[in-house]
Amino acid sequence: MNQAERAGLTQRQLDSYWMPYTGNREFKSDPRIITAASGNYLTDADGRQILDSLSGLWTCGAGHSRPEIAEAVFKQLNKLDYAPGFQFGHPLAFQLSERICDLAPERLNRVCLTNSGSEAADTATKIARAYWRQSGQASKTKILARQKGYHGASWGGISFGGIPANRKLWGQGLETDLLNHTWRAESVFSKGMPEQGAELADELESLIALHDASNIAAVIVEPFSGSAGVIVPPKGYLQRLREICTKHNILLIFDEVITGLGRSGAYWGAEAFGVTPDIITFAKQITNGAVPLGGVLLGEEIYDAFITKGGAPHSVELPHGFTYSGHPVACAAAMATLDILESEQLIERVADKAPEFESKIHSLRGINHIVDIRNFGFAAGITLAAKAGDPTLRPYEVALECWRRGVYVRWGGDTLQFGLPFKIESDEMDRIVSTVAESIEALYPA
Ligand code: PXG
Ligand code: PLP
Repeated sequence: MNQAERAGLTQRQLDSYWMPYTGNREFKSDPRIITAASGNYLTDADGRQILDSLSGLWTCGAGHSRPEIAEAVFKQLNKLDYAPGFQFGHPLAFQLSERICDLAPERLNRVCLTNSGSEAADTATKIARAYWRQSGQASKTKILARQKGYHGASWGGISFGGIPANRKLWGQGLETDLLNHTWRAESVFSKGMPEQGAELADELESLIALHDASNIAAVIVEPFSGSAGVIVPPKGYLQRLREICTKHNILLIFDEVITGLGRSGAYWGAEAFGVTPDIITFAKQITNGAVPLGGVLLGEEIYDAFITKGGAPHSVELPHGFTYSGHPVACAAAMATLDILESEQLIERVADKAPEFESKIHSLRGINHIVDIRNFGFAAGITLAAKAGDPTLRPYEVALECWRRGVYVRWGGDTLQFGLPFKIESDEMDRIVSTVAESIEALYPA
């Protein structure tokens, strides 16, 4: 019997669901079924407790199945399950927006709400293009981004995303061009931000010279690249991007879907890296993963550009939004999540414990096949050497061995990825690190 059968699933049920970003053939040949989760642990169909080293998918930093969030959601469902978000409002959407603005860098004092990080990236870049049009510069349409960047799975995200496997099936998307990524062979095993490489940002000047600033709406980057395996920017790099964008009148967007809401040891990567963009996107941790919600933070000068050109008073200034934008249940989950982050001082905890995680994850240096380790806050990536000419094979094998040994580790490309739960204990950190080491040693004896 496999785990699907033990979970009571039929073959037809297993076949019916085309799983996202999943090797469906491999998965369905030996399913891994999660049936419950609590705190830092997942429960699988065999009743095993599995330590969650990625907080779900970078979502559940405050721990799984928090009763405070469940209660807030239940109460909200009983009071107001849904309110039309177009032309009508409900209190929580405004209260949550104010609260997010209070946590944001000072200039960013307006919020749009979405259901996901992908929708947040689409919304941010649509607003950037429309902003220039509203400001009389309609030719500023290109969205520049970065190799290895991930900005979601919708048309925007795959157009300016820089992960080749996520683009190749779809052909022509939006007009874009990509900066190089910031991974450099000479910086392997850097702890935190690499010392060298700030000049990589100067490549933006070359792209601007090529396309001309009059054709460029925005630059979108993750403060550190998450999905690509936690690629941390060199010291001074983001500052340089900021200066170049300001100089050329190009909006700078930070995609903080992973880096935001605590993962960086601050509320925002912007804060952790000391650089304020014009627009921030967020999702994932905003509801602790309990209910889908994302959003976009921007400054009033962008908002006002639409308001002042709004036309007749009853007309819509920005024809954009989703049926579930500002969903009351998602807002309730977000308010409860922010309460937990604040009352349990979880972001301070991440900042306090990040040095411990850094030294523990870097203790894996020297293990066979580990060719790089990177970290920032409660995030880390490990690059493994290619096996049989396939860079993606070994991370998959190692992560599955970790799963068998009771630790969930995410694999992607040639990397293993870690996004620790914010309340992780020291012995749990040790267990993650030793399980990775033992898995590699068991699979590939010297
Ligand atoms: N931007 C960034 C920076 C992200 O990391 C998205 C946008 C898209 O968000 P949605 O909610 O539409 O998925 C993401 C999502 C991984 C992993 O293992 C990362 C993401 C999603 C799933 C897995 O690194 N990032
Ligand atoms: N497709 C159709 C036919 C719709 O009517 C709508 C919304 O009304 C959508 C797509 C968009 O759905 P959502 O607003 O949930 O993104």
